[in-house]
Amino acid sequence: MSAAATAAATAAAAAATSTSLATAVRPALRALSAEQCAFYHEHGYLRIPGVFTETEMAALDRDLMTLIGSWAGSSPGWSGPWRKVYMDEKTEKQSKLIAMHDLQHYSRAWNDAVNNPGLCDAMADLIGENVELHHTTLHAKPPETGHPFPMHQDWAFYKHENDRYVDVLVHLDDTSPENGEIRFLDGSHKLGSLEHVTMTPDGPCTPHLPTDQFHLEDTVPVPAKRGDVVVFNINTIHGSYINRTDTIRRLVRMGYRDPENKQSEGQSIERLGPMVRGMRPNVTVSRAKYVEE
Ligand SMILES: O=C(O)CCC(=O)C(=O)O
Repeated sequence: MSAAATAAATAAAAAATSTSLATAVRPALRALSAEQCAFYHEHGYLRIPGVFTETEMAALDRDLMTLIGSWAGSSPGWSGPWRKVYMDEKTEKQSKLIAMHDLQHYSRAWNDAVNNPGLCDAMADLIGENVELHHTTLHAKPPETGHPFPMHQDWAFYKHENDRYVDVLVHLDDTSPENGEIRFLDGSHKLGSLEHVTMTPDGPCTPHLPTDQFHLEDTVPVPAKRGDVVVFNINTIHGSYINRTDTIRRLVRMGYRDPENKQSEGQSIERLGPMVRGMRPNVTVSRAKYVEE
């Protein structure tokens, strides 16, 4: 077994034994165990089983399918030279991605999901006492040729000054190697933010890391069950393979940050998000502007 494969197996085993949020006995405002927090900080990701109950999942699933039929878009997905490395010519032409942003603005069930108490407590454990929702995004891989994701950091899509930003993948479907489970380059958040490929001789492309330097084969697979979440640091390098099964694979990403973590570029910039834990500190404007003395 190669060193990368050994590290991958160890990390996957540790992720698989993490405690369920639903069953954990926890003091106020603490959802995760010390081991779970340490795992996240060491590896840059963590699977948290059973965050959403089957009753909650049924409502989320129902609303998601309505959104997929009404508001979501289907497209060839991310552009760039990586496509020819990840897919043969025929697959590349057929591959599609179903996506939409900010599901919480369209569905009560999804608005409840972003405020899920156990999940928000977990975010406070990883980020600090003040936690702001930044955005949500659906990524659904259709059957047979559903869109793979090249290696990248989410930082490249919404640049922040530090890594007090956690992405949460809510699993609507069980994931596996066959349908393109999420995969992480173990510990890669420690590299900080990296320059991504954003330009080709033909013009701009979707940000991704150079395919000759970053390989999906070197990553740790983190398969999960419906109702689980997989969380990761904004700088953790990740990607996923194509969905080769005959059913859709649906994940919704929800991004949470420290409200003091300034964004410099990208998705949802200059938009205030709802506070799901604590308060937004007023660090930029003098109190006198808002309060009559
Ligand atoms: O849905 C996937 O497989 C990967 C999604 C992803 O890379 C992301 O949400 O940043």
